Amino acid sequence: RAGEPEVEVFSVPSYACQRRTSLENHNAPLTDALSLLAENAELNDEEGRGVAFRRAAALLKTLPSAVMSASQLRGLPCLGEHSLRVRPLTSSRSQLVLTGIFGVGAKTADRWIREGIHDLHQLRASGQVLNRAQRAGLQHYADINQPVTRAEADAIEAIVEKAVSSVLRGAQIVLTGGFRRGKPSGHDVDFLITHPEEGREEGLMPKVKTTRNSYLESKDGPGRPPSNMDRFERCLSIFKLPGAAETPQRAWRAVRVDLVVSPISQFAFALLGWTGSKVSFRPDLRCYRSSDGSPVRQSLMFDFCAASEEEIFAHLGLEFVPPSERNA
Ligand code: DCP
Ligand code: MG
Repeated sequence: RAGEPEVEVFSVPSYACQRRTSLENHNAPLTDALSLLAENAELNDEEGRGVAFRRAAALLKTLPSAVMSASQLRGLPCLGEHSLRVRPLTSSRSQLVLTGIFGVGAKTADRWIREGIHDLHQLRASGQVLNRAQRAGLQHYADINQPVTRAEADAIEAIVEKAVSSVLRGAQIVLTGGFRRGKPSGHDVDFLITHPEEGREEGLMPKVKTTRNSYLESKDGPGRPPSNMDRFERCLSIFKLPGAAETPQRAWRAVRVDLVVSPISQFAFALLGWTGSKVSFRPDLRCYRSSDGSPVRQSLMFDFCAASEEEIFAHLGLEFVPPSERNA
């Protein structure tokens, strides 16, 4: 109408892998709320709703400016009334606290809650039998739930590099995850390890683990069906970072570190997979690959060879998106 300021109607491709999403988020209040809803849905085993909220959040993150009115979003994918119909939040503080323990997933947390355990104090007093990872998680709870800075990630990289090259000369390590996407902090530090000669990387993980110089505790990743992206050896560990204590009395702090080993022939896929983002970029690659937008089987994802991330994007018919713009 005459006299009214024009509002921009946004137009955005369907899948996160077709979009560029930097860390600059003009819609943080909306995306924070949607992420919280997603987390709650996931903790309640409502995976479909969780995905819908995550996709909606990912889409809003990519917009070039703040949304001023709903009319700007008309026709955009992922923002259907269905996906945004909000139900009351039903996940509890107890779930969030208990799943914040390294080695404790939603199922274990729910069982404990049914048994009347709602916080760390009650868990300690309960006499529950914990596995090694969970015992370490409980012991280092405060450290692990404190964000890791980029400087800390760099310090850990130097230590891991030393440990890895002491057991395998010529091995290469790359910082992946959120830090590779340029995030200033993260909940853990992710590394991908390989060796330029195919096969030399075999058996590396157990050797790195036995160096034990800095590892407090570790558990191997969950067994997965084979696929290019997920079949790699993985070690989730708690790492002892010297000289990074919050309090001067303490000489070190505990940090969650993920190590993944891949043969050089699979390195590009592993790098793409472990750079993420996990919530949107990766899942959307799987949907994008199928004609009807439903996720394709992991094992069918990458039935081709590629020596670099650029080659993977090209093979999929996608424009290359650099890591810093995969923050969907
Ligand atoms: N990843 C994955 N599937 C998993 C675990 C990890 O695809 N089950 C990949 C995608 C993630 C990357 O590994 O981007 C690292 O996982 P994180 O959970 O550490 O995610 P970020 O590093 O992105 O976040 P944060 O900064 O909180 O660590
Ligand atoms: Mg990470």
